[in-house]
Amino acid sequence: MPERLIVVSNRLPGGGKPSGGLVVALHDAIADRGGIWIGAHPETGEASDTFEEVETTPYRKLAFRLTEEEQENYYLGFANSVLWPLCHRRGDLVDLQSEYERDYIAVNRRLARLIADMVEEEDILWIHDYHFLPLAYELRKLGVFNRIGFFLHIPFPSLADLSVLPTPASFAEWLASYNLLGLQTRRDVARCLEMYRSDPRAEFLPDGTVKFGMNVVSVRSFPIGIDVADFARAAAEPAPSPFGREEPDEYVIGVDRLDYSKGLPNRFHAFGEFLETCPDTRRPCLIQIAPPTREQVKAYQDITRELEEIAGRLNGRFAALDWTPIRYIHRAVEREELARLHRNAKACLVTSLADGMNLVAKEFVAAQDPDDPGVLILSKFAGAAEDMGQALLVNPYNTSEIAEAIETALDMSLEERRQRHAACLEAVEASDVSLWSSHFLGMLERCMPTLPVRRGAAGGGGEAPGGTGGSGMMADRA
Ligand code: ADQ
Repeated sequence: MPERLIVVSNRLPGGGKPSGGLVVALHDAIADRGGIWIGAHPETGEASDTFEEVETTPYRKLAFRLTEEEQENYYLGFANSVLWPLCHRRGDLVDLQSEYERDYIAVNRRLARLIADMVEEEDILWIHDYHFLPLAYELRKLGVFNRIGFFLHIPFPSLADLSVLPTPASFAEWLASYNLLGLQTRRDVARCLEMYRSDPRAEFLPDGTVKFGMNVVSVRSFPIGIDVADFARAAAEPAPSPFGREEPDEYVIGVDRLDYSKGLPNRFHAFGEFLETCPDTRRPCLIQIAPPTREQVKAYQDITRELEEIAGRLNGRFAALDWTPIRYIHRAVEREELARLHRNAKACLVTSLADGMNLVAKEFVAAQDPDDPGVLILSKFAGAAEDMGQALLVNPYNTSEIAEAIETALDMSLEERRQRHAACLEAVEASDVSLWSSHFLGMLERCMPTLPVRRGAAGGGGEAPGGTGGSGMMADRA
């Protein structure tokens, strides 16, 4: 294939052998056809008008620096205190500061300039996630007409959620500058199309694509998955028990970044309700692994404190000298160990209040012994639920329902466990991450390219081809 693949994501993967489904899939895609991976440098510094070369083999990795102020306003601010809560239906946590949006646009504009300086005509670009919504819009203004795809890893916001933004109309305009807009689920696609249906600037073409200004964007779902065989292999690898002498009789597992979207307080409360109904002879444990994340943001400090309090209260109430019902581990655990913990668990709790997909649900299913599998308890608000109707689906706001599901899972017959697991595994295999990236890239290559707009040709000559009169000036690429 002649064209290079340029991937842009918030963070660059570390050096050495890549691990983790998404990183491996993108690594393989770039390594196969040649290309470049671009991401933010982990340390702040001076804003520069060139990339920093981080690695050169088997392909180039380029980093751009954020200043201290941009880290505050762009990353912790607009990305993680506006867009993240907004897309996870937590309008109450949105922190609207004008400098957040200003720097969000400024960082994307600077990154667009850096990319425009090095992009070649045949390159295709694949941009990842909510940190870069306006990147294609800014690239088009600089005269970059390459095929550009975007994948949103988190839920697509509803119209009501979008109206919380200072300039909601920008959202539709930014995304319309991509050629392919990849979302996790059919529900996300429906929300996105609803946004365009309500926007007088958008026109639906007979093939279902959306025409917006001079650009045509195709909106599709590409449910992300994991490297199923690799995770299953890690789970089945023989190893000494990680519990030592503290092996629980039976346990339910939860694995999540400590994020308010994951519904952890509800999960702990539900486990407490389940313990209320347990006979004294039963000694179940909840093993909750929840590493810290975005600790500088107040909402994350609050949820950390809340969870510690609930775990402490429940353990104080139910624990015995030889039994701690909730084992809460506030740090990351190695992938191999995580896989083995999944395999030995009787059930897995995924109780997200909103979640783009949730890969933990898929990892749990892949890790099971098909002859004696555990049971997945899955929030109906996680994207993963769309294709895993044979999990025990729960409403995460209803703690009694979760408590009942825990009991059902622990008492389920072997035959029912096998039958539910087989159906879930089929869905997990159908969305293997290697298929996910090849489907996305195959579709991007078939998308109609963006037509170059010559200076003055779009009625005023100052707008991106997808735009209808945005603020930007058409600038030369050099
Ligand atoms: P996340 O919100 O990070 O991802 P998720 O899909 O569950 O959520 O992926 C988390 C990954 O981190 C999993 O592979 C998991 O095993 C790993 N992980 C979590 N806790 C860990 C721990 N303590 N130690 C080691 N590893 C841990 C975002 C969206 C999701 C979407 C993904 C991918 O929010 O909805 O599924 O992107 O698109």
